[in-house]
Amino acid sequence: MNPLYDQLFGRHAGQDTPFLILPDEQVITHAAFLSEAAQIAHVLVKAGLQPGDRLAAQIHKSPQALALYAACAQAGVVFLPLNNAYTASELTYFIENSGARMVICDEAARGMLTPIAADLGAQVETLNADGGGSLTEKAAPEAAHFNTVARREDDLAAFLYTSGTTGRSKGAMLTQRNLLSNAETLTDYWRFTSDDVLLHALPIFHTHGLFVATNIILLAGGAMIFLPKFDAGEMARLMPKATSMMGVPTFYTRLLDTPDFTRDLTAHMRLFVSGSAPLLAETHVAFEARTGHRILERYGMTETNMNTSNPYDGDRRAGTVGFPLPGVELKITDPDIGESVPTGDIGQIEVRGPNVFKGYWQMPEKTAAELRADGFFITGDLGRVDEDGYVHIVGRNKDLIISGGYNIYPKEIELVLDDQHGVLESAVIGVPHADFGETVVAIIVPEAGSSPDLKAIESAAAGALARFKHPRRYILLEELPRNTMGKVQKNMLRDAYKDLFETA
Ligand code: MLC
Ligand code: AMP
Repeated sequence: MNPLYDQLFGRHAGQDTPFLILPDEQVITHAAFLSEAAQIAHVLVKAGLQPGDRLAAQIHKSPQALALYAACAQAGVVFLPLNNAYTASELTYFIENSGARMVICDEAARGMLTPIAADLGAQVETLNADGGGSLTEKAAPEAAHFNTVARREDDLAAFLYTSGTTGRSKGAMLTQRNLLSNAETLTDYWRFTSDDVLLHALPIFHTHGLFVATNIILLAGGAMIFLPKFDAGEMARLMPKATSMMGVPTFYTRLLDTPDFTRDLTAHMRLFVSGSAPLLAETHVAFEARTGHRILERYGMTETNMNTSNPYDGDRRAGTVGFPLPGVELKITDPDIGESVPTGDIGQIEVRGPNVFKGYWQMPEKTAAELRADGFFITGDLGRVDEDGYVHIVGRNKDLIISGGYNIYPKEIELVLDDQHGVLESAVIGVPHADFGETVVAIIVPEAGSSPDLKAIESAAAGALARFKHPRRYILLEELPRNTMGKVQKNMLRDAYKDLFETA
């Protein structure tokens, strides 16, 4: 028994129906995909990986990258996908912290990663965007059948790193049950069947593209048009061949900015899902006016997978994230005392259910601070439930910026900026941005009598942090606004700079 592998993958053994459809129309069947995954699983086991070991992968999106995920599930290895944008210093932390025994990267990164991995006792294999590399070379002669390693529902299936308010990323431990229960619920709630063809342009190193989109299609036995990345023109070209699409709000605003994206192209579609960041009500309205489709917005997190969703059949309300999913309990509490607030009042959102993760890897204190003993997880989002039961997210109790669906924790950037010559302190904020929803702005306070070199600061940030975290604007201020407790009042800064990118 290996519930995750058996339910998502194994059930399609011998099935010659399409699973992945590539932009050049090449089709990979479920059976062919599983054979490749089995061959990779042999490589992992021969390399000495044991059930429960972690495998870190910073690789391009490709059918083979997905087969690696399946291979890990089959061999009982914990899959740890990493954003392609992470720099060497970010990667070092993830490999070290997770204790990964194997690292899979693009050939171009092998030189940089080999010494880091060697220091940390991890082996390195390569997997390139075209599916080539040492991993698939080693897999090619292996048998296309692999005896699935037994695992239990409570065993770990994946680690996803998520940053925190202290700046250190935390490895969210996701069990087989977390992933499987959520995929089952969503497949049912959103009515996915083997007739579905999902237009897939999300990255596969985060919850949305991997555990929501991919797991649902696997469970339903459907197919995905598998694009290497989002490109509005490609989406418009391929949409008539799809039945459904999932995206972050930036996908929707960019599609609306594409004149070729017309109602006709969406005639065959049955479902558009949005999540990972707030979808503006105006985008919801404009999308319906253009296509006749009402986007279904849902709400989730790395630690919990999906928590709430607008209804499939009922009223999909713009500006809301719908109802708690079946099996998920949601309550709104007072952040100070943790008690539920009266219906309609704003408070912090807490959730409990089979979707909620097991905790942060080797961080019992952080786990205890967010995951209550009774199983409720404190999301850090602020919201309210209206009289019809719809959940509204009204803000965040955590200092988080979401840019184009990527989470950015200001503290991580502030720590880099504060270290720079001539910088006394800094405050990093998110401001509205037409394309990314929010974007990063850094406020720098110089040390007395010095004038920091902003170019040097920018390049230090570039060396340390992934591109999507780089401040898009630097502002020098003599001092930061503080309240009487001495706490930086970021809301005042956000207000002062809210129009910086108004015309972007
Ligand atoms: C790319 N860049 C970004 C960025 N993505 N900068 C800020 N925020 C982002 N999200 C950088 C590029 O490196 C580039 O740098 C510049 O910004 C502009 O690039 P672009 O070509 O316009 O970006 P593009 O490659 O098209 O990517 C934009 C995007 C992509 C929105 C398509 O970011 C994306 O696919 N986002 C999805 C993220 C996601 O899957 N989130 C789910 C998390 S799970 P330069 O050097 O050229 O200026 C989760 C839980 C849940 O949150 O509920 O789902
Ligand atoms: P991550 O940590 O990357 O998984 O991001 C999770 C966070 O994304 C949540 O805590 C929310 O703040 C945000 N989020 C996800 N979906 C939505 C949504 N539909 N509306 C608003 N915020 C969302």
